[in-house]
Amino acid sequence: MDSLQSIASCFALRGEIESIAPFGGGHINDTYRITTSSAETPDYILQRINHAIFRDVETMQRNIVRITEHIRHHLAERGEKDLSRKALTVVPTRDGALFLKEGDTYWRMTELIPDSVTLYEVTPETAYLTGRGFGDFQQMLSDLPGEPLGATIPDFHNMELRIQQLKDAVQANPVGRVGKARPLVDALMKRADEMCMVERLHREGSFPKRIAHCDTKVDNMLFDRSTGDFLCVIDLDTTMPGYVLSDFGDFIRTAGNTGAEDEPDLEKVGLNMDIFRAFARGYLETASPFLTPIEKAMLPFGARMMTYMQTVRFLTDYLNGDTYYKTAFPEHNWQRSWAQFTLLQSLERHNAEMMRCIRTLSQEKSE
Ligand code: GN1
Ligand code: MG
Repeated sequence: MDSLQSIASCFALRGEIESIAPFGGGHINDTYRITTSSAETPDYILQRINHAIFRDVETMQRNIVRITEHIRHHLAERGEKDLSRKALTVVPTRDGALFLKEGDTYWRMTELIPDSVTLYEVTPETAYLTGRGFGDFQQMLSDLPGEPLGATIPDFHNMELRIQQLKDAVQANPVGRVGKARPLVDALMKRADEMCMVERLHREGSFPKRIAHCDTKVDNMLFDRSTGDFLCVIDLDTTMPGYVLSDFGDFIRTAGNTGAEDEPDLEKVGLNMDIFRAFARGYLETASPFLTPIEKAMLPFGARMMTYMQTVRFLTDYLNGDTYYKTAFPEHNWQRSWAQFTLLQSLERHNAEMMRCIRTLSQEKSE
């Protein structure tokens, strides 16, 4: 606490620090909540950035400031109130820097958005609002001026690379787990070619990259504690040029799953079609004006693509000896891999239904 206290004091926060405590459930960075002693001053979020993963903290922080300022500018233009709760506010250090480097450790701070909650349970109603929120987020960022956002993790959602990383892990077998994982590896490899379709379409010029959030799990959205209204999107670390399918898909992967991301009871895992329908309706309401027909038609593919990619990533980490994701117990990545693969199979069974849903919604929009 003492050292956290002295780190926190390097940032330009207002008020007296009352307490600092671990916060949230991210798999990558370490997050703390700073409570200040007066209700007049904001509380804050302090994060130790995982520098092994985010190599270019400068670019990441500059991206985040550009994104949040641009969103605030759009919201102000629309006459929205309560702007500090609808976009993150980066707190600089007392020297005016966007992050603090202490030896090999990087830190940053944002204001905690007051009276906000993440959703433990997603309903069709909140999925619809979130869909609208994400379409709007992508729409607001579509006219971001200046140079393109830097890629904070190069090739982050590049499926060809993710599959290659899995193949490399199988080949190297550094901790001897490949034997056990073979059936799952084979099942994934059977699907590899299809899952790289978007990369191929992009190379041919028929599938665009836009600005995407690239981590739209449901925990990365804040809602008003009392009204339940959608407030804003958080965790902007990986917001960079990407496919809209990444964002559509990752929400369905997390919120549209009847089980947990690391569900031990695979019977509980499956697609909740009501959540899919509601999210798709909200998303298309705000995103339809800028989406191309192929982007719309491939939204269900996005759900499969992101679930497949997450299975590949968890399994790769398992085979490499759990070096990337934080784990709570030794077989955690194995359990996560199976939970994600089971969801993928459920999505495959629902594919025709998802496609019908998107077709119907797209027709309604164009009538
Ligand atoms: C990681 O930020 P966090 O911990 O929520 C990961 C995402 C994965 C997610 C799986 C930089 O997200 O890509 O989808 O875990 N972030 C990074 O839950 O790799
Ligand atoms: Mg993240």
